Amino acid sequence: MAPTNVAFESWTQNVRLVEWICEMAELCEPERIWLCDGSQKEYDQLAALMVESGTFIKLNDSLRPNSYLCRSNPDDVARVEDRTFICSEKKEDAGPTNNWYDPIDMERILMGLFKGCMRGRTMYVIPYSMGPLGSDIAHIGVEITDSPYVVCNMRTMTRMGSAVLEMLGDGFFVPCMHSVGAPLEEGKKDVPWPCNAKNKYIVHFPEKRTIWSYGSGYGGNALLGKKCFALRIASAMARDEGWLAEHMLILGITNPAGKKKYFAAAFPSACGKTNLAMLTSRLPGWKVETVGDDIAWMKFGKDGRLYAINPEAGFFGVAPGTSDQSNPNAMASIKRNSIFTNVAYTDEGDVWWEGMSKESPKHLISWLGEEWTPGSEKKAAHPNARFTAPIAQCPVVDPAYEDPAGVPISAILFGGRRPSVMPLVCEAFNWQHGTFFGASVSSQTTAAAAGAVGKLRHDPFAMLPFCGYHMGDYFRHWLAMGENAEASKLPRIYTVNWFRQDNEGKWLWPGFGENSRILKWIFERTDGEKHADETPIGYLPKEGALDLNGLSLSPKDLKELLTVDKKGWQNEIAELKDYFTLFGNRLPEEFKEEVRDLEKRLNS
Ligand code: O2Y
Ligand code: MN
Repeated sequence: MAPTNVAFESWTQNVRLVEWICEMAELCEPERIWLCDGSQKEYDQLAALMVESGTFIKLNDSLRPNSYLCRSNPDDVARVEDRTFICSEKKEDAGPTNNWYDPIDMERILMGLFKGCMRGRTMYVIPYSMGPLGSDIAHIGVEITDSPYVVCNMRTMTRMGSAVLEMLGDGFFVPCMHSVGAPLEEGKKDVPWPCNAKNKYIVHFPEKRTIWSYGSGYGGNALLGKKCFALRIASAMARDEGWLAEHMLILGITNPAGKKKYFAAAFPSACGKTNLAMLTSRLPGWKVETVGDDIAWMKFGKDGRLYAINPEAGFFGVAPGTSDQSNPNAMASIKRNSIFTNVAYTDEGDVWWEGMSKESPKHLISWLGEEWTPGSEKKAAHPNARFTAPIAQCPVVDPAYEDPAGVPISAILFGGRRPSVMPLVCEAFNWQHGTFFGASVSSQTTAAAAGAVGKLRHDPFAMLPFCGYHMGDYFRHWLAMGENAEASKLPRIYTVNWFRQDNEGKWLWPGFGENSRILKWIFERTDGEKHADETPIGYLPKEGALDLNGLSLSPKDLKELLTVDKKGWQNEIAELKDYFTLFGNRLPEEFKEEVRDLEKRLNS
């Protein structure tokens, strides 16, 4: 077998882990095995290796210390939903929204693909924790990869290394197998971004709790702790164990009197979750702090309240559009110790992307490695270009983000990009109605996944690409979570929409920091304030209840943002009924009831 950097015995006592590594090494035939310790020294060593191989460009240390630029293969720039598979034992358990593949056939395919796939490369073994070490909401995974880029990103995105192995002892971990699928033939020079662009497989075995990813080195396809474990596999674990694994940010909000609450919010990919998670309030005395920007794991505590942790330790945020205006806290978070993927490179040795500044630099090297000047036909940065940065560097990181107990959630928000119909904000009548809000989310698609952009698609709970089992059963699980809880202790549920447009396509709501006005209303509602009118679709802010001080919003636009568009809702219902047929007899009766009641209320 390939030599290791340290002896197994000094690295872990977990027999299953050692056996698995040996089995995978035999399959993949790497030249050497690197058992990661997660240290800064190891990170620096791998970064230096990647600078030497041309994968990383070290940025100007005086402008952006200890940071790197990386350009991916242009055919490996986003999650690939059509190459993402759920291999449950029974097809019907994957449900109509997932690509199912027979697990036995898939194992055969994977064995073929992984045989010898790491020849000439190093096999890295990454022990990591999703969530604060020692939290009883957290879980441990181990990723095997042949990509040093993945190792460095995982170190920022998770708690990784020796401390995790200590915590693991001889306990359970989720095995995550990854290869870029590009064995390096002897004497051949490597490319900066090895991958197998035409042959990608992102595969999940929900019953076995295992993940296999082949061919891509990018983001959610390769950093297996994120979408693959923390959402697809964890959602199946959560169903079986009675908790929730959700595509949600977590924020803390404090009012001028110093009272603090926590909200979780689900939005489809690239709909501004990072911006909302670290929003700078426009309302004097109100403060937002960040627990997480993408994923929440939530469990009921002994006091009957729902507690959330952020399983991640870093941001893998969309760079384009991020600026000192749109998100100064994100800009501050990425000032050092960051990795930038597919952004442009400035003459000063720094990074740039569309929307970072009003005026672009006069000359850049684009994400494609090409000369770029203002007016160039192609974009300087890829629309799905990303930054990887530690959460701890965020100036508004919440003091409780490392708390193993998690934070108590008072409100859950569901949102999407909806140019019409969906109001600015609306409160559900109860948990069942709120889960119906979640199931009804639809949104215009973005560049976060390969495929068309700007098309309206259903994205229930913003989990369409991330639910590891039948979506109908997932709806049922949400309902059961509410049924098993004390109603008065459950978070209230809201739908929000920052993306309304008028007939000319002009935004009706300014968004960004102004969203604090909506958060304030939600805060006050969860605090028992009335402030709301009952309408057929839920509770809407009473006239004058939204704090609009200092905002120039015409009464006409405000009205449009907050009135129930009866015709629009009737179309919405017809469309939703049609969509719900997809789930057949696994659609909860409760949702049919919600549709009927909504229809009745609209027509009365
Ligand atoms: O793999 C990618 O291209 C990134 S996808 C992503 C990254 C961070 C947070 N969310 C997402 C997402 O697609 O929801
Ligand atoms: Mn996401």
